[in-house]
Amino acid sequence: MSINRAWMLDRSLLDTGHWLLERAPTSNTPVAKEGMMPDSTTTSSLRLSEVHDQRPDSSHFLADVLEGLTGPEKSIPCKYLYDERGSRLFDGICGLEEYYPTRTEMEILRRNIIEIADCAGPACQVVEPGSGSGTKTKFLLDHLEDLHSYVPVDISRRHLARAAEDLARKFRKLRVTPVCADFTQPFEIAESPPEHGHRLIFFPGSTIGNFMPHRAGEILALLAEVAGPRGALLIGVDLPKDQEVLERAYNDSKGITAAFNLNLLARINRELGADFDLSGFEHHAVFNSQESRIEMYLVSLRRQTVTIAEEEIEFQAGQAICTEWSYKHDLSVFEELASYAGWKRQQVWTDDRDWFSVQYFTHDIDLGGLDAQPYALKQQSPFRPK
Ligand code: AVJ
Repeated sequence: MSINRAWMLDRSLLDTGHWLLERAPTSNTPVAKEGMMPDSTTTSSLRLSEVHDQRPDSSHFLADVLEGLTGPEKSIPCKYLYDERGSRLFDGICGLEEYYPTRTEMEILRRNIIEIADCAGPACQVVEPGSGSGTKTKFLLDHLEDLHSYVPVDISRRHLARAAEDLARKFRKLRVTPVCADFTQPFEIAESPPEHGHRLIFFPGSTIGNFMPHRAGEILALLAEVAGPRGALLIGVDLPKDQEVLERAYNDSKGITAAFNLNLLARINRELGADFDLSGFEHHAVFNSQESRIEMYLVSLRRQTVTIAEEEIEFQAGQAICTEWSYKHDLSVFEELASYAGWKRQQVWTDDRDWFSVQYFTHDIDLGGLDAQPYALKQQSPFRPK
């Protein structure tokens, strides 16, 4: 891991975040209500299969949290931000004025959908890792020719089930086969794409930016194998830009990002029986220009001890838990990164300000070779961790 930042933040940094606590949201946030259904039709008439459960068991959660919190530089893997409540809070973030990625990507898709559908070609089986709230997905599916089926893959089972059902209701003829899995690990799709079509991995939202470059390369290699013969990748990648715009996007004025971040501690309390005092931690997001990434932290406001599964964890005042990285990759850097996973870039679309990009890749991977050494990156990848 290349961490070249002190994770102990000083008081001046802490002070800039105080207003967030005062405005932290409780109930007036634009977050979807539970149990919302588009209409009252039963699910039996839908072409929706049961969730194919490949989710890792929760013992990994405890092990990952303890491992992340016991060292001097504390961190928790960001995938744990997305439990059911976290996923809903994230949907709330996507609707925020400050959070430019969602609407910018949507605008890129809107403007270029004819060309995008043309690249994708007919009879696609669309696979979406980390399937979100679905606006972009619905738009894409609506424009693809002779669509074969849709496979949402998500780590939150309830969020996935609800999103899959919502989609099956909108696309009555479409076969929807949800897979509950951690897409950063190998997962399986039961149904093959049709002979005359292929798999299209739809990976919007710049989720790939959550991973350090080497790991992003491994995930792109894993997705190349999931994509299979003639497989393609349509991916959203956030671009480097003005630091102020970036930091505003991750420190929104309604405090939804703060609530999203703090929900991680609430989840650890609930699922692992820990005793985090949520008022003792504060959300903080900063742009690290050296690494070209947003870094999200939960900063301890005082000296405190937290107990998780009988382990006592000490926090100094100002000591931070790193909860997420969000890389902003240059177009050329990302092309190179993907090339080490065997992906060939065919097309790039951006917005007028070059804030965000949607990129289309195909791959020429010899699957026989990949079988021998799954998910291997080419040896010469320069993105290995230092
Ligand atoms: C879902 C990872 C793309 O990094 O922009 C948004 C997550 N975290 N605000 C991002 C996120 C805080 C988001 N991704």
